Amino acid sequence: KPQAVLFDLDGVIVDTAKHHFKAWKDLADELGFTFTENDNERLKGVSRMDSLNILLNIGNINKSDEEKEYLAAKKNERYVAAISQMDESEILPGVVRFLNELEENNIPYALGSASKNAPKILKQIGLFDAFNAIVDGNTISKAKPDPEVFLKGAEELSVHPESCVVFEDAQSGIEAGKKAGMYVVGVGDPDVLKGADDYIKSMEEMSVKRLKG
Ligand code: B16
Ligand code: MG
Repeated sequence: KPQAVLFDLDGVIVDTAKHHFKAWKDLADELGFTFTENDNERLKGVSRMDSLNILLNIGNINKSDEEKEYLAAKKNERYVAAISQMDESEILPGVVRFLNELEENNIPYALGSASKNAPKILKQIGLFDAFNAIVDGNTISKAKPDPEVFLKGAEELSVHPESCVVFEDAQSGIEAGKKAGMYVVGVGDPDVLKGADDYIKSMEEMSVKRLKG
């Protein structure tokens, strides 16, 4: 029986990947190379600086640490401008219904995201107060696939990792959840996402009944 649920943010609660993609693509354009939607898949669940390093690698470009700080900040400024326009209409289908169902069943839930912008996004979509705990890119020191983000989530909810369920749309996040000893539900295509315990295409397919098996 699940005692708590941990949610990834981007790709599970909201689709911010499209905003990340736009901001990274603009940066690549300025640096003089093409960055595709397919390339963007590699940045999902990856921290901002690691994402920049992957991007520069694709473009075969070397930059100093100082220049990298500048480029990452520039990308983030554009990304923040985009997410400042978000509202609750951008919450993915089935999410609000499932969160309500968890509350009715007294199952606490937390956020486990790599994003430093997670609190802002949750405020924009009106879900900031809904979560019992928020663990994000500001709190963690080791990025997914390290289990830190989910282990901290379990700790903040005062539950054992083994009784937590994780929802993740990124390969790195699924690995993090499994390393934390949790039951992991992959949100997306089972042919792309490896190693999860269960798969759904969207939160619309999820229910407390299904979690309890
Ligand atoms: P930020 P998640 C991740 O969020 C995104 O999937 C990833 O694409 C992004 O680079 C990362 O957050 C860092 O975001 O630049 O806002 O700190 O999927 O772990 O919720
Ligand atoms: Mg994600």
